[in-house]
Amino acid sequence: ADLSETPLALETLRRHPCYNEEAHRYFARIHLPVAPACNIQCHYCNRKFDCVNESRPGVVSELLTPEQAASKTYGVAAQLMQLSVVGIAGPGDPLANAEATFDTFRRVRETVKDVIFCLSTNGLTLIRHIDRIVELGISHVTITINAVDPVVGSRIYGWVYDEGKRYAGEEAARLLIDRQLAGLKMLASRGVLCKVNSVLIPEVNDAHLPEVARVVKEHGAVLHNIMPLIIAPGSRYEQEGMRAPRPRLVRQLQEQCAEAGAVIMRHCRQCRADAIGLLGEDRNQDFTWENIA
Ligand code: CLF
Ligand code: SF4
Repeated sequence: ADLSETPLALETLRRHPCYNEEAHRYFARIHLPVAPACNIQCHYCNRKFDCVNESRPGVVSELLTPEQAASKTYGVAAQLMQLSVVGIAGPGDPLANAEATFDTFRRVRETVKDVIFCLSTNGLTLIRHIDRIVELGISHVTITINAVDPVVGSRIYGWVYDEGKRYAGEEAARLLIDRQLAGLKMLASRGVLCKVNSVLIPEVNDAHLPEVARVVKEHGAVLHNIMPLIIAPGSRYEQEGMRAPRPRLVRQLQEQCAEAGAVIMRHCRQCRADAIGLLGEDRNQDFTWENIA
């Protein structure tokens, strides 16, 4: 897959602030926080905060029902002319809350025209939702893949919960990785533009990331976002004294992943699950219910 392969890809890319660095100066996104639950445990996460896979911890996003989310989007779209993307990225995993997530997109589609739909997930249950994603016109999906080797993965994930069963250790990591790669491949083959986020975790997956870049590209990812680890207070990594990577290491790994063949996203702002506005800008406070009513 190539970012400029189809007319649809070109048109949506022109207006997607994450997929196109140029677009991020002019086009805005809204994240709808409708997805509280999660089905895995990352060692950098603390459930009191937003999903660290696509956002920064610190404050919890206020949850919205699908109905509230759709009416909020309608109100924001009327006032924020640059709005081009409606995304669901948490505060937990959107597909661990599939009904709320898809119901929200369906409601938004009925009332707001001409916006790109974007979804971010850990990928565990992706393979079960491919048809719905395609039918709803969710054209952009991000999967957070931090490892493609279960040994490395077992140092990142505490457990994985699927269909009533709890997995741990390498078994959990293997299940998650297999599902992520299978889901990525299926989505890419259906024309969905897939981006992969990888959290750079010093001395855990840094040396492994070029391999991740190679494998996810092979499975159809069009873009790779290497994000510096943010450690949530109270998380396992915090207890272990883990540190965030220095900016130099992040740049170095971005270069190495580019050499491995990936198209690298370098302007990620690690947004909150309820962010509104241009990337790096959070105008949630400007769009309270009173303001958009
Ligand atoms: Fe949101 Fe993510 Fe879609 Fe963008 S954010 S769901 S792809 S519309 Fe973008 Fe924010 Fe980085 Fe995400 S800057 S955290 S990569
Ligand atoms: Fe936390 Fe990981 Fe679940 Fe995101 S996917 S909410 S970071 S455990």
